[in-house]
Amino acid sequence: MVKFDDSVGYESQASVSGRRVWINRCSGGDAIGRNPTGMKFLRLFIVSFGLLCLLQATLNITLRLTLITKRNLTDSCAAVIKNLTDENEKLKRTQDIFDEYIKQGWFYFSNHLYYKSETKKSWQESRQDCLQRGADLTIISSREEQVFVRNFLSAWIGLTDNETEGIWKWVDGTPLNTSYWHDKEPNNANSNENCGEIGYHGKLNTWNDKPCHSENYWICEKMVM
Ligand SMILES: [Ca+2]
Ligand SMILES: [Ca+2]
Ligand SMILES: [Ca+2]
Repeated sequence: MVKFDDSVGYESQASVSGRRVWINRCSGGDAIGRNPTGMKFLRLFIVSFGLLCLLQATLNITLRLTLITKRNLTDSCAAVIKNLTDENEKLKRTQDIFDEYIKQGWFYFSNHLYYKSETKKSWQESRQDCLQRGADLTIISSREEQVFVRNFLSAWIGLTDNETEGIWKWVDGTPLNTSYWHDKEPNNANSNENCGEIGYHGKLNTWNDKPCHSENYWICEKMVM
């Protein structure tokens, strides 16, 4: 029952409080609506639940990133292993080819292989022999190479002025820039010396021009693959 204070016309405080308690009890909200401990428990529950959700989401993201990173690392490792395997097989093939050349009497110098013939032929026949060996007559392109090749003693090299007298070219068509002619050479003796040979005279400059039909040893050269 709602009671009114007749003197002021308002519902009394005791009456209002009693009604709220009655309403809360009827609606089951007494523990939550009226009890401060219940409110704290609710807030704590909500905050805890939120933190758990946040933790779960963080764990999911971390796990997904870990899986992606692991998959990427696995793919990268597989690619590296394949590259290393390919390189290893390529090196092995190169080593096998290199060993075969050495067995056939070729010499190695500065990433190139050299072959000194055991017989004598004309300059053109000598060049044909080199071409059949997958090489060509040697081209001297450095002081170090000149010092190395002159040790083979007298032999044809890939130098000729067949096209234009006095204009010397290498067999690959490049002009002669740095030369190692012996004293008073090339002299084009009898107007018939158009092919170059290398010799060893205890000096750096050891080239001579001589008739191309002359028979001579020869030196082939090819780059190591
Ligand atoms: Ca060379
Ligand atoms: Ca000449
Ligand atoms: Ca000469």
